[in-house]
Amino acid sequence: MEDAKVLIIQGSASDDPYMEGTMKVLDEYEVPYRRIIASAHRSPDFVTEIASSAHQKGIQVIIAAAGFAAHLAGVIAAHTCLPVIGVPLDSSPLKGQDALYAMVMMPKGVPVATMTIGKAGATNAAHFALRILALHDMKLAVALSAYRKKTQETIRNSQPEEV
Ligand code: RP5
Repeated sequence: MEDAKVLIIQGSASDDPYMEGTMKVLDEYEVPYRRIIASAHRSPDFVTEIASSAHQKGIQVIIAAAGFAAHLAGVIAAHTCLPVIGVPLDSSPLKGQDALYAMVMMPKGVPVATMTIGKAGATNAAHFALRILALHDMKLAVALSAYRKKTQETIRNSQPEEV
């Protein structure tokens, strides 16, 4: 974990397809990250251990993704002062609404920055982590600014008729 700035914690190996979007964005911006599989319910001691030691290992942001009754992000936030970004996954019969409520409805004082349900949320978690890191990383801030400019130009240039 030494060089990693972002720690991705996912509830299960079955969440891999969601996390590909997260890793793709971090890779594009060359931000080092570490990925761990840990469950708030199935491996609670491991989650506590990872969350409590993340800051001293140089981690600056934690992304926590889980489905079903997803307490992962909240439990992590309870064990660290680092910013925690939660991604509710639509892996359950309730299509992620269960995970969304579990993550977004945190009691005061223990925040989880909760993203959109599913793959879009997993990608946005990486973008949000970049924005946090960019506060103290000028190179990253410039790269994010260029990304915004490019997105705007792409839309302006793809009009069906002259505007
Ligand atoms: C959650 O339960 C995981 O994050 C995953 O989305 C879901 C199903 O996990 P598995 O039963 O496939 O391990 O804890």
